[in-house]
Amino acid sequence: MRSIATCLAVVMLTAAGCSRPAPTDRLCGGAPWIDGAWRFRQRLVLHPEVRALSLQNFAVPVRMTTAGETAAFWSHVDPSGNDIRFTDCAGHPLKSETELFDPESRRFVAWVSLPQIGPSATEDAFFVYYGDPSAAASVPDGPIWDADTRLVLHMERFQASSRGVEVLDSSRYQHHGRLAADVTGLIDPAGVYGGALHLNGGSGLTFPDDPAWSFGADDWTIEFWVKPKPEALPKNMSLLSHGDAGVFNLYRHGTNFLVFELSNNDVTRDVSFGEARLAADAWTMITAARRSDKLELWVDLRRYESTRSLQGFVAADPSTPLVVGGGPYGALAGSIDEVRVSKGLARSRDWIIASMFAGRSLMLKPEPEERRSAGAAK
Ligand SMILES: [Ca+2]
Repeated sequence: MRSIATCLAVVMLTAAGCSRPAPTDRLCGGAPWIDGAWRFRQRLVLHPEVRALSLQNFAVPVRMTTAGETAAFWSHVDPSGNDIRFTDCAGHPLKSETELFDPESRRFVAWVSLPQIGPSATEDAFFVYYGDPSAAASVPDGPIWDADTRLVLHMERFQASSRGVEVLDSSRYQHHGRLAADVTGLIDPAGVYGGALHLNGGSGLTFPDDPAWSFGADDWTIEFWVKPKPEALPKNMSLLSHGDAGVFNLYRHGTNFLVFELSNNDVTRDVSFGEARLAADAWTMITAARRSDKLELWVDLRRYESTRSLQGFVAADPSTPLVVGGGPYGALAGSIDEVRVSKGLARSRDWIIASMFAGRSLMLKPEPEERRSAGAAK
C-alpha cells in the first residue's frame, strides 16, 4: 500500500501535468485558454482541401470583416488592435504580420506563419485571441517571410519621400518601390487582401536594380494578383519586367494571351498561355517560376510550361529597375496586389495551390466566437 504522502505527490504531479492539458484533437478541440486577460477567441480551421497539401512555414492570411462569424470580432477587439494574438492549439504564440487594421471600415488582414500544414502536421487549426484592453502592443518576433522571399508587397503600406511615394516591402530585405508622379488613385480598396495598388496605365512601380532580381541560372518564383480594367485589355501591357528589352518580361498581349519571356541577350526562352483569358474587372492569380530546366506559368490553377529546355541557361543581368505593373510592352491599367518575388527556389505545386485558395477565401473556416468562462485560467 502506498503512503498518503506518495499519493499526494502523485496527485500533485498529475495536477501539474494537467494544468495545461493537450488539445484533444487536430482541430484544437478542448484546447485550454491562454494565460492573461483575453476574453474572446475564434478558432480558425483549415479547409479539408488545404489540409491535404504539404506546406512548411506558410503565411496564412486571416481576414476579419463584417461577414459571417468574423463580424463578432469587431464588437470585442480593442480599438487599438493591440490585443490581437495568434496561437496554436496549445496556446503557443504564432508569428504574424498585420497588413491592415481599420476598425472604422471593419477590415483586418494579418499573415500568420504556420510551421507546418498537411498530413504530417499535428494540427489543422489555430486561434485568434482578442478582448483584453490592457494588453500591450505585441512585439514582432522577426520577419514571417523566409530568406528566399526577396519582395513582399501587400500594397497597403506607403510612405512619402523626397522621390515621391514609396511602396513598402514586408520582406526582410525592405526593397521599397517608387511610384512616378503621374500615378493617380493609388489605392483600390477592394484588393484580394485589404487594399491593392491601382495603376492608370501611365507607368509602373519601380525598384532599383538589385541582386535579388538578377536570377542568372537560379530557380525563382514570382507571384501576384492582377485585375485589369476593361479598357486596358485591347492593348499590350507588361505586368512585371526587368530590363528595357525584356530580359524577363511577363506581359499580356492585346489579343489576350499571357507570355513570360526570359532572355540572355542571345537566346530567349518563353512560356505562353493562350487557352484562357485574363478577365477584366476580376482578380486572377499569376505565378511564374523557373523550376530547373523549365519555365512555368500558372494562371489561377492552370499550369503551363516551356517547351524548350532551360538546361544551362543563364538569364542576363540588366542594370535597370524591376518594374511591377510596367515594362517594354506598356503599363498596367488596373489593380495589382500581393506581389512576391522569391529567389533560389521554385515554390512547390502545393504552395501555389494554397496561395490560390487563400486569395479566394478557401483556406480558413472561422468558427463561432468563444467567450472565456469564469472558471478559465487567468
Ligand atoms: Ca493588399
